[in-house]
Amino acid sequence: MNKPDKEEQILNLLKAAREDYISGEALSKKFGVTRASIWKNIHALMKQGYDIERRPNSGYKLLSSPDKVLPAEIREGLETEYIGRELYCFNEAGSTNEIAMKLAEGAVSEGTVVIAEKQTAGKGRLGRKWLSPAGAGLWFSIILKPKISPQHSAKLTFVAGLAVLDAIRTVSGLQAGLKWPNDLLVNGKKVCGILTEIKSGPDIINYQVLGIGINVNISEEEFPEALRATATSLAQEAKKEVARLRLLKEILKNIETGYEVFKKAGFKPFLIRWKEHSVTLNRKVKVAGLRESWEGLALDIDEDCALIVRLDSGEKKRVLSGDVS
Ligand code: BT5
Repeated sequence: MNKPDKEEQILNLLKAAREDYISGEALSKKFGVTRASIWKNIHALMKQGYDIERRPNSGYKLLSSPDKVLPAEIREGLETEYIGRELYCFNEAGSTNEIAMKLAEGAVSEGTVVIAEKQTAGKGRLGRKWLSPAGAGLWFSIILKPKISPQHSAKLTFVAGLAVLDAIRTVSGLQAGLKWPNDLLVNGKKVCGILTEIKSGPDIINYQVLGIGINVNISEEEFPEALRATATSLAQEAKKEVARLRLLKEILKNIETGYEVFKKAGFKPFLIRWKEHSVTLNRKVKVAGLRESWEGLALDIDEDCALIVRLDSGEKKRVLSGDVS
């Protein structure tokens, strides 16, 4: 599942051959294994959804690839150095964030991505549930190892939000807006949520997991009644299917570029852009914190990603985490 193995190499050869057949014999010679061993790999690929024709005396030909978040499909044309190079792909997972947090304890490289077709226990902040149906969204987590202190981790959520915003525009043509602190909205409804989790010592982060959930091709009926007023998908808004794998690769590329800029140039350029695309600022808001809530005008977002609200009394409140409505 990680670095390209024999199975993925066979697949890549079939892709490169296009209309031509590759014989079992040629493949067995190339890899120094029996033809039966090659057939095992072909069979495994077919089980994943690759349509492979077998013709006596000619060999194998790839007819079509599945639209699934599979390692070979993600790596094909991926323009990154390290993000998404190590991949853990699941047909079904509890929560990709949970898996990524566990993996990060071991010897995984920075940029490792965990992705699932479907999550059965997708989570939002504060233990909330994140709807993650099969095949129609992108549910994935990226492991980063930034050399920053824990109070700076929210900045990377902002960097990721902008990366997703740009990718959505490139791939679907839709203009999303950023809702403080971790949502992307299209036409006022949520299409993406980001859940950042860290393991940290007092001064420096051990690792940070960026969990990103995007409703790509979910139809209105697929959303439970309770979410229909607040949630939407890119396909619903664009009125056409959106290429899920292309969007994923664009996001991974943008996050890598953004992360590199963040490390060299700091957070300022991101904060400026984030504010430009914010749908929270200059609006009357209700902010629910953990224990208290406030109403007022969303004035600004500061260097630490805190939302500054001017209450009706004139007093300014600095809110580090909460929900805005
Ligand atoms: C978030 O939390 O928005 C963060 C969501 C992060 C999900 C990703 S998927 C990959 C990775 N693995 C995980 O397990 N999680 C991450 P929050 O701001 O707390 O919003 C949660 C609220 O959004 C819920 O209480 C619902 O009201 C609403 N919601 C749930 N599923 C949704 C969906 N698919 N689209 C829009 N809204 C949704």
